[in-house]
Amino acid sequence: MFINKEEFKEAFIRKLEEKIGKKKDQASEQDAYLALGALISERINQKWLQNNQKGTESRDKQVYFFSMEFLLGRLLGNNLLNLDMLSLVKTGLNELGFRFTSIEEKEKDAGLGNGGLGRLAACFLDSLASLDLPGHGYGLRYKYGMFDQRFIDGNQVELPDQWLSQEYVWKVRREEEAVEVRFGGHILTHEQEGKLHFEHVDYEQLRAVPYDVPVIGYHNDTVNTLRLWSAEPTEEDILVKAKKEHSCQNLLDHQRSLESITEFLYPDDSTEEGKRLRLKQEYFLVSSGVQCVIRSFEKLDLSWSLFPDYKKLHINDTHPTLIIPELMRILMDEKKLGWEEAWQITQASVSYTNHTTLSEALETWPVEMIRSLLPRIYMIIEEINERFCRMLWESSPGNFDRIAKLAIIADGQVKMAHLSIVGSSSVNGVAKMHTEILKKREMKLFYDIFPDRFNNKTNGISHRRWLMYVNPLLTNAIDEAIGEQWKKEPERLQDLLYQIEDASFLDTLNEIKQKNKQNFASWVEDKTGVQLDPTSIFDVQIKRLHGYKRQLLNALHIIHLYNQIKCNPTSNLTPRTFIFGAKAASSYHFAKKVIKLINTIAQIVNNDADVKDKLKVVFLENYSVSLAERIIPAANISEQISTAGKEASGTGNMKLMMNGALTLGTMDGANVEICDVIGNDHMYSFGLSAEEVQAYYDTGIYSAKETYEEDERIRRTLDQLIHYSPFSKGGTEFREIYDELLFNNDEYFVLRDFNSYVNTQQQISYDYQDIRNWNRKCLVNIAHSGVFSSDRTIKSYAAEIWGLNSHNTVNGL
Ligand code: DL6
Repeated sequence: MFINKEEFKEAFIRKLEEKIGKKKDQASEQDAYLALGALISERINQKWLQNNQKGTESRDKQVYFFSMEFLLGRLLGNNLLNLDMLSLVKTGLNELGFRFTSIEEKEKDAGLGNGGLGRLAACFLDSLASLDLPGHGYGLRYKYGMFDQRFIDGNQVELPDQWLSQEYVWKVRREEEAVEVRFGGHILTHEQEGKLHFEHVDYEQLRAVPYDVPVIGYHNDTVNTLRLWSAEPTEEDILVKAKKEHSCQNLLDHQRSLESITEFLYPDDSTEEGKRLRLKQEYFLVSSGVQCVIRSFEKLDLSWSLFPDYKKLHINDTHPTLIIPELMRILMDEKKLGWEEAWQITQASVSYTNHTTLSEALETWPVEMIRSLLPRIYMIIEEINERFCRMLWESSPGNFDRIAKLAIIADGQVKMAHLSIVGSSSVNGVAKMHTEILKKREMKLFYDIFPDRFNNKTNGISHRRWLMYVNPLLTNAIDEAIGEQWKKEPERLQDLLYQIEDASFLDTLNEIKQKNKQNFASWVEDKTGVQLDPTSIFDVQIKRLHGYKRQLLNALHIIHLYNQIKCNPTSNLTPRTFIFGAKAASSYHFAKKVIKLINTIAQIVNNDADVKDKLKVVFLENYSVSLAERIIPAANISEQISTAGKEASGTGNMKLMMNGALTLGTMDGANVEICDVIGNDHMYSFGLSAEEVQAYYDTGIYSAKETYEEDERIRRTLDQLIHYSPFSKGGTEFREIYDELLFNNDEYFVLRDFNSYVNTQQQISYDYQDIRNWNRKCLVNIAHSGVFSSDRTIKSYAAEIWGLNSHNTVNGL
């Protein structure tokens, strides 16, 4: 890339002059970022081009990972790391009088996702490229990503995320690869030579333009592609829409309504119009992507029956499920294959990952909405449903109940998970426990029919981004202790276990954590004015805000600690800093109340003279990938406290463990597997098991009211939400939380697990006093974290789902 630092410096100065029109001494950090981004992009493009050229000649199987979300965060540092240029660039810039850390902060996070699912997709891309596997992402180029969160009087306020307001340097617009996507209209059926033909008329059409983002492999020659589709109607598209709506009055409105498809990551789904828009988005992604895959297959000039040997399409959660009818439509209506052949090809090419069992997150679409928006697609779904129901009938005649439960279309809704299972060759869960819940409970009836289709692929995280990039101090210490092989084979982190009795290595770990905590504390002080004590336990809960994730349990515990201090201000409490980061969905009222509560607690606790430095609470605004990168290396405790059975996997648990934080968690999702590998002595588990939770749901014998009445600590804490207290100030603001717990019977067992949580937190405070032993536990966590690298996950997707081999020809878009 650059022969040496001097060559880099020269090229950088030239780029500043050519692109920005400034000399080095006049350039701002923003200028430097844009120039650096452009310079690195050019170098990447050379590699990318080589990959593309190889790709056109290549006949290797390619995977297309369809996801409505890719939570990329910033790319500059990660790209430089993978290109092996990070330290050269840092030093070069330093010598030119720039600070790399300030420059990289000028990049806006690409927040094209909401949480774990989108970040997982980003880690998967990183692993695919780093393992030299031909796997590409297909997503949408939302104009506004996940909203910018601000707190006003402790309340969450959402602002549009203007991530494209500055030039996005990591993309190439590929105008020539644009495709057309059609909505609405109706279908005319003709019969010709005994065959039915379907003609789509009166539709509204729209151009999908791809913006390609290079995905760079770690220290190899691979550059895969993340293709993000943007809705950009042509003049003709606008006129067609105007004609269809019999109004040529305001063509700009027509244009806006067509473009709105890729405007927001989450359209407001409280209205019919918003829901319709989301469905349009899903089809827009699917149709553009599938057309593109078909075009690439046709270049190979092979028989259609070979399609599954060359092309694999992966559905990341049900959002891209329409891949199934769309592929059927193209194969039958355009390529003239018969139903049976098209079905066989579709099923063999498509695979599906389930990411949740929460009923509200399992997608269904009203029949009428799909029928009117996608008339041909609906006809195909109906046919798939009919054939499937017939098969069910034949295997168990008269069993109407079973058919009603399994049908793809029922109660006026199309059930996307059912369609995904029926139309694909593989269905996987994202952690062992989650997969078992799918097989034994949530999808049991399907599992009984297709047992071979179900499998588990425990999630993972990119150790390149989440250790090497975010925690250079720890990375260097590991290199010194065990060499660098772990970077390519993360399981080798286990070699660290040889240092378990090495006092000086344990001290090094401690010093690194302290340094990371100090750095983080200064950043927090700069940003918020709140002073943190780096010697206190940094106790971190960072994730989306949701009832089942139980930030509320954490909050109630802090109130309880506060009460203890107030009763006995001289008590000897191990100082704690509670750190939160979370966004609540804009329409999730309860979650927003919890944010307000935590901010209120922070306000009281941080300003109470009795508390002094024993407790601090910070809720950092605008939780995002780049904020996570700051927090994670500084964490001592990783709060993974979801109601058991609810969190499909979790991936924050893996990132924090990899950086030496100890998990305080329920036996849920991937926490169970973390516990399996490190042993119960190296984490803090508490609370009901998933079986116990389920038994409560089944029997209905749990009474939150009784728990409240029996436990004085709970009573006192909860009453402070509604009676006069520093938190309620006599107002009714938190009544809703109180009512939810007591009168809605505490759906997520916050009160039921309170005791166990408080006791375990006490144990943590006690154990932290013995810092040597604590660091031993941290070491065990780091050493065993390699198995949670997404490289392991992707290797098993590649081998067991996609049948992919690693090679050097990766591009087949
Ligand atoms: O698989 C990635 C990620 C899991 O780690 C989380 O446990 C799971 O909640 C998340 N699922 C989703 C889907 N919708 N919901 N809820 O984001 O996937």
